[in-house]
Amino acid sequence: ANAERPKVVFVLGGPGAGKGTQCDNIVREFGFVHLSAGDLLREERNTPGSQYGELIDQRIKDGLIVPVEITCKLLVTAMEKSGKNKFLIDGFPRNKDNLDGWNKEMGEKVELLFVLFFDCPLDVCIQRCLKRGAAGSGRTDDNEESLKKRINTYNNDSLPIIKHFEAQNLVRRIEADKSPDDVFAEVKTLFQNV
Ligand code: UP5
Ligand code: MG
Repeated sequence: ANAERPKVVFVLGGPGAGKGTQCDNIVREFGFVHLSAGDLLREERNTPGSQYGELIDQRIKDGLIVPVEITCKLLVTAMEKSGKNKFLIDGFPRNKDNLDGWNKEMGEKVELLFVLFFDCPLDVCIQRCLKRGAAGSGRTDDNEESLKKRINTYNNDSLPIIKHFEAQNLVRRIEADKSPDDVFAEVKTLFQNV
């Protein structure tokens, strides 16, 4: 039965570290399904009549993390709907609530291959997000005020999760402060055998 468990790679890193950009590359070359927790939450927020719309909207603006029950459900539903069995889970788990909730619900049901960690200086992260905001991303959190909060949450809540995976030898660290092509050259080597 183990061989049939869906394979999962968690993709982590600061805001704007390049998770989404590199996931697109991995999908193109290695046939994974890309599930961005942030994208799924934004989609849910924009769904008329969603009971979580307001909560998600506020948390995202404040750079705070949505309760795992909501995010985990969106991820699991998207996994099932895809009919596929290799997933990049981008931007999740980003705190202990996320990790515990996922482990309880999905820990035994999937095979966690590794954690792809885009290590990017935070000043570079901020500049990238501000640039994206100025170019009209429409994201309510691509502004200086929200970015301060996103960085705080990353430092306080998300880095400990990366450390937790490091202690399990699951982290594959990528230097993300390079051109997208140079980053992908490094990323590629990790997917050659999976
Ligand atoms: N760019 C990318 N790579 C570059 C490179 N090598 N050199 C120069 N520029 C590069 O890239 C960001 C920008 O930088 C783009 O303009 C890109 O062209 C450029 P991107 O690939 O989008 O980076 P990514 O790491 O995906 O950045 P993102 O802003 O999506 O990261 P966040 O982790 O902040 O956002 P996410 O969407 O995951 O989460 C948003 C919010 O949702 C969270 O703050 C939280 O409130 C909520 N959330 C939860 O509550 N729970 C979750 O599980 C997930 C999210
Ligand atoms: Mg993203």
